[in-house]
Amino acid sequence: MLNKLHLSWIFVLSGVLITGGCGGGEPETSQEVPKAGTPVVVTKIDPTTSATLKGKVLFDGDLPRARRLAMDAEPACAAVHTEPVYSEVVVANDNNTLRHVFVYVKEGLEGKVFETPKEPAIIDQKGCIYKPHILGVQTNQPIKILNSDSTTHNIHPLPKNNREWNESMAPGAPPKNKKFPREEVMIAVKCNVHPWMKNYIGVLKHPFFAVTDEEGSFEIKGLPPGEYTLETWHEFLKEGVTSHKVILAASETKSVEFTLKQAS
Ligand SMILES: [Cu+2]
Repeated sequence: MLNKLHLSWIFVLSGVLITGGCGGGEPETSQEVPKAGTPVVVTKIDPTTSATLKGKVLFDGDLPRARRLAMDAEPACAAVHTEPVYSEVVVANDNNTLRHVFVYVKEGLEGKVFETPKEPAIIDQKGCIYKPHILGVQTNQPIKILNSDSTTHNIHPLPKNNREWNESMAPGAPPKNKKFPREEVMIAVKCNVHPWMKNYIGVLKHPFFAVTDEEGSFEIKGLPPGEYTLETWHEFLKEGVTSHKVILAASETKSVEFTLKQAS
């Protein structure tokens, strides 16, 4: 069904220059970090010159109705929920925006190395749903995987550019600590026990990504001034052409609005 969809995307870009701090401030600085005998230049984010991208992802047209998830086959899952549970594949917000869109810088950061976050990103299996539905991490950033349920899950990422693994987690199992060393947008993750359980992980070499929220909004902070290609990824609308070029001056905040429109 998905591959029969022909989608066209309309991009409306509006730039808003925020006069913050020092617009023509010092250039971005880098620091030398020795690593295994080879010096690696880590690009340091300079808060006095870094730029911000913010915006919304809107949808123009009809969306498929969210499918109700049937957990009856697994009483331990169904018992957790007092309200109906719906698929998060397509989540439209009241303000005609889309949730769970992964927005990221695809081009413009080549050759730059950014510090790997030490704090782990969290994936929780809770109520037999993956939280969050869409996760962004940096390469080699620790990912801590929890099982908050009273049932056994079998978490199974399906990468194409990283190593595949498939491990079960019994109730009360200690967290799993994982990471993905190579870029990949996106890695699908499924549970081999519960067929409705699925989420996606976007792995990038840099920290400039975001996932749209319940307002359809996103914000990417700390960008060095420069020219970038922004790209969006949506689980259902992923065949669309989603990239757009953005030029950011020092300390600029630019608003970017994507309107996703399904072709007739
Ligand atoms: Cu499961």
